[in-house]
Amino acid sequence: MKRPSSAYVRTRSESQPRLILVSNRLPLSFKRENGKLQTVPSSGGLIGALEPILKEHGGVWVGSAGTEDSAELHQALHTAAGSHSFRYAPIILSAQEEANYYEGFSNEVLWPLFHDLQSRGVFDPVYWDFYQRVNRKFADAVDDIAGERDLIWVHDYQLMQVGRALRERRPDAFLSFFLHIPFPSPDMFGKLPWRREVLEGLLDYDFVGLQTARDQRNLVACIRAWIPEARISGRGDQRIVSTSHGVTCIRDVPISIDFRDFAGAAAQPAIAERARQIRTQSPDMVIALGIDRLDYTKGIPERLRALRAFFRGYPQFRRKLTLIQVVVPSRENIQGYKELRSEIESLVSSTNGEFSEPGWTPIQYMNRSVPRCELLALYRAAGIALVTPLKDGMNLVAKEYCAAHIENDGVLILSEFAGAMAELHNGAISVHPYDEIGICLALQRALEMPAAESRRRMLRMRRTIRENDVLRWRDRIFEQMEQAQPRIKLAA
Ligand code: GDG
Repeated sequence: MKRPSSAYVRTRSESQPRLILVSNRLPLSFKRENGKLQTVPSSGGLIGALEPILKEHGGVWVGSAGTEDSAELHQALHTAAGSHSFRYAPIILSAQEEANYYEGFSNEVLWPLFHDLQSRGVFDPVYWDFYQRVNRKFADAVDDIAGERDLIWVHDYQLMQVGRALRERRPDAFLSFFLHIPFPSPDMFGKLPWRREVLEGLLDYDFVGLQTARDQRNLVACIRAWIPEARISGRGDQRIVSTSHGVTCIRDVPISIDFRDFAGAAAQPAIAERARQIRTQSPDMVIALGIDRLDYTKGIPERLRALRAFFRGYPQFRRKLTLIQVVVPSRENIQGYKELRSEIESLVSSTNGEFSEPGWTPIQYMNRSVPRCELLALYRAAGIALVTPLKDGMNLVAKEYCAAHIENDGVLILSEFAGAMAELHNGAISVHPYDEIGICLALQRALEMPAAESRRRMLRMRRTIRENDVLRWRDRIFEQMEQAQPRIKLAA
């Protein structure tokens, strides 16, 4: 692999700038059990991609650690940081901030709107007020710890206004941002009453990275629509936007996984043995796998309805296919998520009630997070991955499934609205997530696909992911930041 050129990517020394990574949550969370504080590592797409980078380069991870502010919590973070070269800077949120900034503006306004589900949005001005306040709180914390030459890299939709608050205090700092979720089209984004403020906030960053060309086009179109005085130049994957406040470079840089780490872990004998055991429990059947956070954007009820239609319309495949559906609990305080869980559980139960026979359960449902080794074994055991989000910034599960298929078998059925489709169209069976009949046909095609064809497809996808893994993503993004701001390179 080409060695990266950026100062941030070279082996770190004391004279080098540090990486200050800012995200809504730290990669650890805390809960009290019998009065004792328990540290729980978090999982999720953003953490999986960023943790290896900080582990390699060192620096500081700024993020929320919940609502408890105790000496015990700070000690637990200090202890956790002892096992690697970066440290944690916790932000403590009040219950009111958590409710209005995180559950409110982030997850009831931005999340649905940015995934094209505007009707789920709750456009409460109090939420917006808290969003700005908490973004300023994050900016204060960053301002306290960041040195002049440090690279401040803010992540995701919860923190789009951090750049705005930091810019007031640090007019010359290099501020970078990456959006992990899709950026909506102007028709959708325009529904946001605070659309101009959000865009101006993004333009306070020097560099804005997005997952796909689709997102980049949408952001640029929104800037044209609501900041008409902005001058936009550049082409392809790079756009430069100039306003009286400064210049912002906008690029699409698709995030990825640590392919070698995943493939290496999946190859371990214990994982292979566990995958064999899982397969033996469903003899003469193909296992289809769904792994998703509990979220309406992931298309889980739509997928379950399509599966029910498949077993109704294609009786020859009953007893030949079983779906293992893992749903990881998420955002449990939000009413819509509770309702989604009930809907999923009712569909699982009615489908199993309609079709189950001794020795065959159509859907095996798990409502919990599984350990990484079990996740790897499930990936390996599954002959089909059903990844059908209604819209998704990227979707790392699709990439992980391919990376784990070290024998180049397995078929990926992938939604055309997942960011990952831009790279994996060379091997995945593409589906429209709302199209039940289309999903049935895709399942039939996957089940009847000759081994030589699935191998060819899997080989192509694995090559794409291997060549564009998370380390390459990091290298590309740091190089692009350097181009946007040559001062970074001189910092070494
Ligand atoms: C956001 C964007 C974008 C899932 N279940 C378990 C588990 N996971 C891990 C997977 C994967 C991650 O969580 C999920 O990543 P996704 O990319 O699918 O989705 P989001 O969390 O919604 O992430 C998304 C991503 O940011 C990165 O930019 O791709 O579009 O929405 O890594 O492996 N891990 C373990 N047990 C589980 O049960 N250990």
